[in-house]
Amino acid sequence: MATTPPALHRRRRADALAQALLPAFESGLQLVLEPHEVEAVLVRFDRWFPDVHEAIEALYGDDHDIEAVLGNLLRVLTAAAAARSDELRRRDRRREIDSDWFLDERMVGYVAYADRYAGSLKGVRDRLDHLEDLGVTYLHLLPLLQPRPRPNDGGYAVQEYREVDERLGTMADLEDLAEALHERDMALCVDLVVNHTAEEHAWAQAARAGDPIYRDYYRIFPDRTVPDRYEETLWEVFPHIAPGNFTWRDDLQGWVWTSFNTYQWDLNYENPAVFTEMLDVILFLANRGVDAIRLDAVPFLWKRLGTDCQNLDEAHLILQAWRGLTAIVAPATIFKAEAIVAPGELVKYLGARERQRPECQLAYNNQLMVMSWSSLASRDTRLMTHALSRMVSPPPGTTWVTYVRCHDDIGWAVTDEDAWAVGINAYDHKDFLNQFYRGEFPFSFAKGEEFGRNPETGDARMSGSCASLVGVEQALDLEDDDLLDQALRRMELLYGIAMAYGGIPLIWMGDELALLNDWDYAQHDPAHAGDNRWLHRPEMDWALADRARGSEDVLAGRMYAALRRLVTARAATPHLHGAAPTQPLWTDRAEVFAFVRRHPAEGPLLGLANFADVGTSIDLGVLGAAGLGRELYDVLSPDSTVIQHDRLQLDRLQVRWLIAT
Ligand code: OTU
Repeated sequence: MATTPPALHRRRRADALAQALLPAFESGLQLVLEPHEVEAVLVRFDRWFPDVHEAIEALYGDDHDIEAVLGNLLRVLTAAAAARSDELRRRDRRREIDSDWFLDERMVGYVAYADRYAGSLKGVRDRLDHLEDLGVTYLHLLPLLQPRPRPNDGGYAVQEYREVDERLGTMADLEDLAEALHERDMALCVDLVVNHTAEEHAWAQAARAGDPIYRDYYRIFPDRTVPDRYEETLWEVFPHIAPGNFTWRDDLQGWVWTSFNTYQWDLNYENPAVFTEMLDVILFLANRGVDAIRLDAVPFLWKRLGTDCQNLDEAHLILQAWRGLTAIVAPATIFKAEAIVAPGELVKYLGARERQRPECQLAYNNQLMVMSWSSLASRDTRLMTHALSRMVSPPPGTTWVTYVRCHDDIGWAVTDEDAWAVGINAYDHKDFLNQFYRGEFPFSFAKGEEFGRNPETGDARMSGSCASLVGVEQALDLEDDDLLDQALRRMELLYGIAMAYGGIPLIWMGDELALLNDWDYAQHDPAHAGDNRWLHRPEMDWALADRARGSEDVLAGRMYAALRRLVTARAATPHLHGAAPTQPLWTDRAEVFAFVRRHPAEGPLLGLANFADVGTSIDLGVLGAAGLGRELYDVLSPDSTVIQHDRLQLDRLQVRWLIAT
């Protein structure tokens, strides 16, 4: 007897439900949209509904009436489609044609807190020249929706998703900013905190008032029985400032799940109403002109007893369903997953599963970031080469965001497996990295502070600005020009890798001026005391920026010019298009990291980075592995001699981007 292949079977079931839901969806659309817009939405529905249905069924099929859940979701889509402006519909159409816009080699990101960059959203709009001058094409603003009063974890405790933080401006200001960016061909990315709300959010307030409907928006337990069982396998995100994962509340008469700070309540995504509410928020932002939504803390969305409650399949299903639903009415908007997790888990957020399931288009490559800092401390790239070689490539139509520093701490994502493979012990290595970047290891150049030490596991992470971690601060303290030169070269080295490795490189605000640690962060704002991530979240120094652009300030001016050179070189090098796969390569020198980008039409680009403080050379064998001959051109230093004495030459801390002449 012939059996139906599973995929076909799935498709048919989905189709039956699609047929049942379609008439109401279609007539709803006809009431609010022009016929050609109805047609566009329905074509997308046809493409995405099976994906959405499959995910929703797997998430909610056991306990809920699926037809009702999907019916609600389609009503949310209809309302969002009706509210979408003509301008954004045109954008949808453009991006459906130019669907790899975010893979372009001209894409370069800049990340900032709006207030720290320019006071307010209006202020940011007035400061776009700076970004344009740097060559930025993608601006990511950290949380800007109405947070609880401070402390609010830098805005990651949202009280109202449909209002802009009143200190920053209004929703109209956000729309103006999006428009101003679009006029300059820049995209806007904003943060959306989907895992938790502030305890002051209306849903939380209703739960506190005893409303059973809203109690079910969170995970609340009457006593410690269940929380204690969960705690056996959970780890702590902020063990030093918010130990444990549950918080007792008298007003709830219960323990509420709080993975992060006690005032950040984890939402209960087992409740389809929560999923639907957040879809509505996503589309609300998409309709404001937001091009990319950074979905915060997505590994935590689903919880299951006996697991660490991170990266569960259901968390991915939620993202897959949001993706499909968003693609139906706002295809111009893409998702960026914030999942700072083990390398094997990372690429799943780009949809790489047993079969490709579209999920987020962008995700943070935290392995590249961590490994770069690891190599910089040890001057040994073997762990980096091994760990990055094992990573799965982003599926077609997706890519990484690459970065050197961000607003968060550096968590040492070094797996035991990778460490053993190169003959080191992961625990000891992480301990070394912490000592090194605290500046306590002999000959360390770094000035950082430890973040989030867990006394039970001995785990700790690192805070500090890029410039302070690479040695600029120490060199200035010692008034040593040679050390300063080395430190700046280190910064260029890290950015030289991030700009070429694959994906949208992100510049963390202030790095273009080599801004140092803000040691007075707690005096500047007492609400920040105890959270030393504020060490590397300084305010923008506009006087310095003006001097740097004029190259009058030697230090900031040199860094600014170096970053600008990298950005310009990147934009002019089509080999670096996001679709060109990346592969790390072994060389005969441990201090040199090598990788190749294989562009099918332009040919290979060989990236080389010498992590040593002295010059070195490597065997020409790497050229064969990269598919290059001896006729080479270094995009970054066109005039330098690349091959000498039959070896590839590298100055101290030099990065090369080599292509065929
Ligand atoms: C994110 O980071 C934000 O980037 C942080 O600034 C927030 O404090 C936090 O969420 C809560 O909203 O643990 O140390 O895998 O690593 O969500 C930073 C994801 C974090 C987590 C990440 C989190």
